[in-house]
Amino acid sequence: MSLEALIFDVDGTLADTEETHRQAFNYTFLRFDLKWEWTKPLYRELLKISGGKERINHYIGTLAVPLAERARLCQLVPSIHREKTALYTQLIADGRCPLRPGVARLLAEAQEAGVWLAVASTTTAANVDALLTRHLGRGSLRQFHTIACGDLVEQKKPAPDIYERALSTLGLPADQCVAFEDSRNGLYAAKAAGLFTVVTTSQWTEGDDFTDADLQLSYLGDADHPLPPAQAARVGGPWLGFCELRSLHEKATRDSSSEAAAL
Ligand code: XBP
Ligand code: MG
Repeated sequence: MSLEALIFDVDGTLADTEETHRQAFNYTFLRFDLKWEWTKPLYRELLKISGGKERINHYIGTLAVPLAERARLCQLVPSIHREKTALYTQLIADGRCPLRPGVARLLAEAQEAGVWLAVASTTTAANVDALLTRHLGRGSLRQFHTIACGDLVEQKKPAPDIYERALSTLGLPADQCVAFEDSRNGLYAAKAAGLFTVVTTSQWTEGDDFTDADLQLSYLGDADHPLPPAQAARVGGPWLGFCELRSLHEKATRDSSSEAAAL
């Protein structure tokens, strides 16, 4: 089956943004006079909950506070998240998070090959806009056929909804697309949507179980950041090139259709 679109997760995949999210959350909690601090170990746990608002609500649920206080805190969540997003987008605009190695290269190679680009992310549209504009320039959003993100869907990752939304906007079947993810939630979502999925692990997901990934790499790689030898052997070169990706995808879709025919 031909490869017609690449669908990218944002946080952890396009850029290693979660440390900046974590700092933006903590600074915002201070501004709301909340004695909360999300340390790195705690944040790694909280990342199992997709969505900043959902993550704050989950955290409030773990606090030993009276019901009335819990209700008061829950009512604050939308304004806390709005303020955190305003701070986060400013940090991103200041160049806080570079694109991960090989992302700009693969985006350019895909466009060169006439393949569509898309985003499927849990984060807010403002955050996606800030990151793409900062690193790919004003108007770079137009390079993406589809940006599916944030509250466009009710069920966030690991539910497949945001990927199904992206596929329906692209008007493409899953077997003509490839997804790029960094987390288990994201991998589950992409696989549940039927997508060939490349995982590039981040500092927050290193060591997690990605058995179901169709390809797992430390990063996409480029001339300045070649892949480790064992991974380079898997992709036939020092980085994951678009042509190699296309042949891995075509082989996988050919194998799965011949398995289906054998049933
Ligand atoms: C990762 C997430 C997001 C971010 C925080 O999104 O789960 O919630 O952690 O961003 P992705 P918000 O699907 O791109 O990996 O506060 O805007 O939710
Ligand atoms: Mg992610």
